[in-house]
Amino acid sequence: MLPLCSLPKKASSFLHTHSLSLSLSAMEETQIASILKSSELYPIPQSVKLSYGTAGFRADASLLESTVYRVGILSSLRSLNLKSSTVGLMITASHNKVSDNGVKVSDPSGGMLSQEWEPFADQIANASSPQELVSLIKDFVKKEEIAIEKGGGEVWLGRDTRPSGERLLRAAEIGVRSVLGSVAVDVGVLTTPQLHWMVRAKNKGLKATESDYFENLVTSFKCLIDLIPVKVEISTLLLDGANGVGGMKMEVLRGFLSNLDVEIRNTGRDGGVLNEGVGADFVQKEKVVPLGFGVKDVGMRCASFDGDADRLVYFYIPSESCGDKVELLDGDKILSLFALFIKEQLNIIGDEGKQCRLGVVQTAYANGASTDYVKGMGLEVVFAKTGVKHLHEKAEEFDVGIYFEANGHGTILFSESFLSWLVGKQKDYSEGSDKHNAVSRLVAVSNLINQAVGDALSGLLLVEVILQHMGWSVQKWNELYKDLPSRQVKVEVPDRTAVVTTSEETKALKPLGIQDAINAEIKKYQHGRAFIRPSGTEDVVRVYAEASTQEDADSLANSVAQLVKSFLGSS
Ligand code: NG1
Ligand code: ZN
Repeated sequence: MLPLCSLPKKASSFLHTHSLSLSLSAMEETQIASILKSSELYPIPQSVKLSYGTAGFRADASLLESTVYRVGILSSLRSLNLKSSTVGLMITASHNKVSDNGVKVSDPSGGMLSQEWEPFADQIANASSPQELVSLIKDFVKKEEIAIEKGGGEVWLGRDTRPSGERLLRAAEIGVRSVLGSVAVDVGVLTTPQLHWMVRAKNKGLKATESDYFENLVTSFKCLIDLIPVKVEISTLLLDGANGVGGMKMEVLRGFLSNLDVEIRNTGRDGGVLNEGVGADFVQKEKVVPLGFGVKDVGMRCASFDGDADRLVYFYIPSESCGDKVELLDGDKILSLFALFIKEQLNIIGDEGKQCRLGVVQTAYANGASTDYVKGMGLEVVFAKTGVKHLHEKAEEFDVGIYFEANGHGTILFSESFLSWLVGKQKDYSEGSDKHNAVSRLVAVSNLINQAVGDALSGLLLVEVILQHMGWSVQKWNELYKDLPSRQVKVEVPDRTAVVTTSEETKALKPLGIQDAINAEIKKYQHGRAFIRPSGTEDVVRVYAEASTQEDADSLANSVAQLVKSFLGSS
């Protein structure tokens, strides 16, 4: 502990000018001193205003040390607030460029940080001085009644492969430890979903190391493989690792798997740059092959991870004449495949299985054809705002809730009560019967698919096993429904916060008049649909458009982008 006499000059003068020393216990004073001292190491850069956004703080890595340090403090407080449960802190900027980085917090459940804490995150990230920082923390600790004096917070720190990760992780450690009595555990280079999975497992009292994560995937994958009624020959899967952590982890995992033949490209070791011309975000947005793929791969089943492996998309090159264009199987197609498989198992279980509330959660970016498809299967579909924290929350309302963003981030949540029902039925039905097999498959799916967040590794294994179960090629899977042509573009503007949307994000309330202008454009196209929203992770306004032909979708997206520029100006 820091003796008070070692207080930095500014710290002691702060205590005096605010006359706090009289009313504070020695412990509180020591705590304040600790934060004041460490925060002097991490001054906030000038003129940067950060927001926790869709998925944590993101910015150019050179600007982030103070933010990550402060999120370290927040994570300790979150842990203390939840009876010293383990909290996760992940350093990643996902699909963004390699020079960016970011930081986000995993709650003890393995889910995203409670949204109630986001305003506090914004406040402390932007506090202009150590004194303001301490004052915000003091107020918050009091309001939330956090027993800071007890100590015992625990934060697990993970990072992706970005070169800036290690330096930022050190800042996070100092932040965590500046809350006295809290420990920071460096769990190394991980995918985002691995960290969330490990945090969840730790707090459930389960085995929670990275090897446990792999073992769980291997066991449940094998269980599903063993339950395939008719075994089929499998072709090689080509995986684009986005030059990030996902390809690296897949290299480890595949060593333990039989029944899966994966060739991994863009591992990051061959000179490629993270997310540059590669990865799930690139393939989904551009609908072209990632670097390292080409005509030699025509017709092959290919998949792409994003930079931190929480997104997964599939694709194939239809023919040599298509150039670099791909047939994309995005998050919506993955969701449809999962829904179909789960529905099939529930049908096998019969009347009791049909009682299960199986639902689907999508966002406004979901392709209209996918929504029609899952509704046609008789499933309930609900919509959530962009960002998995919103989808996750809604999926929890079902017995089995499948959520996916079109960009490939999603998972399947099983409610505790439905899971224990399934486990009970496993005992009731005779082993080897169709019903027993169906129930066992569902239990294995719940183990395989990450219950904390969307996970490209576990999602890929589930897609692969379902395709083998169905005896389907990627082309056959793609025929489930035909996507409505769509286009997404981003527009750089001086101030993206000038765009304010309705809560479901499909109508712009501000700038005034823009929505009428967008509506007028939409009317010009058959099956036209378009909307704009400010990105929560990049300094851009996103434009989404759908129409009956690709040319129309492109043209609608471009005209809406022009409107954005003329209403907001371009930067
Ligand atoms: P923003 O930048 O707020 O659109 C993007 C994705 C989200 C989510 C987050 C987190 C789109 C249109 N948006 O958010 O779905 O995945 O990144 O990475 O894909
Ligand atoms: Zn990601």
